[in-house]
Amino acid sequence: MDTRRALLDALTDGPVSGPELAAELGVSRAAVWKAVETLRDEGFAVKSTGDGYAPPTEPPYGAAGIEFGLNVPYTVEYHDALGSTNDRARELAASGESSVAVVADEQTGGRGRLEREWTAPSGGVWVSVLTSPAIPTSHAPVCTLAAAVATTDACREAGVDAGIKWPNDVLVGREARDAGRGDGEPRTNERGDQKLAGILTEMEGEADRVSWLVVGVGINANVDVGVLPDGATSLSAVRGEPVDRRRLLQRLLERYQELTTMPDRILPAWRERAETLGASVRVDTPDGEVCGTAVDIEFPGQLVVDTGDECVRVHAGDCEHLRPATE
Ligand code: BT5
Repeated sequence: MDTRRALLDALTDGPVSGPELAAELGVSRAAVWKAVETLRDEGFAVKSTGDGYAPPTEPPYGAAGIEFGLNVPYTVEYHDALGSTNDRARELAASGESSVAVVADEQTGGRGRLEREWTAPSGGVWVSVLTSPAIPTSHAPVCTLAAAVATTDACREAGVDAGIKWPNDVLVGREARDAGRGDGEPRTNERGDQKLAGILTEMEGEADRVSWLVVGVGINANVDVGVLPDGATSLSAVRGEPVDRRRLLQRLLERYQELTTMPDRILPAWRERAETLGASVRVDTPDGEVCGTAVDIEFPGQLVVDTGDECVRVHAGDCEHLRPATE
């Protein structure tokens, strides 16, 4: 582990003296001092106290702040602005890197699926996780499901009752929004759901093995609804106050990593959080439209739709929730 990350980990336990740090990290006191200065330059204002070095009271939303207290083996690369975090993660993959979370405060060329535009102003959580999981390429869709569960859990922990829409959206329903303060006229789809987050998974590999996988997650965290497209909302709009983005992102990364190392848990967790299951849906697939009731999800990610005549397995497409199953 590099000195910087080891130092951040050591600081989580409170003030620690230079000599103690040097001994713990197995480096010279000069190297400790240099690492502390580097963190300070990054905006992670390490304090010098009578008991030694102490972490800042409010760690900033930046590489060091996100890595501080983070319980996963990802390195964080932070940018104030980027075209697309997925593009940057792909560049890193091409140069052989892995286990990196690329984060930007703002994206100027954010992408959705099928090269759709993704609005990503300052204040959101825009992140792409680059890993090299030991799975066949055909299993990769399960990583999108894991990211959807992780995103939902992070949003719920932030007090917003989010749910999953197959295959890659996280939504807030009308009731959950009404429970919050909201900020303006609702602009919704047919069912009243609003999109809070989206996921874009990209990868490269041979049939039997993924060489790299990039899972890009965009959460409208502290974003004014007025700048978002119709049918979208943000955590801050639903809560009526800003969310702690650092905590939200840490939770997202930890949950994603946890699920991808325990793949058996992904589908059951997804089913529990899915708004799609039991709903009447219209899915626009590359082979045409499929309408019916969504009855299940199967590994690695196909939706089972009961059309009334038969059960159709849909591997990819855009899904619209027509009305809740209870109506
Ligand atoms: C998605 O695509 O939902 C995937 C979005 C992934 C964004 C992340 S951010 C980090 C990483 N870097 C990237 O460049 N991308 C990823 P899709 O299902 O195709 O939905 C796209 C549609 O959502 C657009 O056509 C708009 O209608 C709508 N949309 C655009 N921006 C939005 C936003 N901020 N919130 C909600 N909806 C949005």
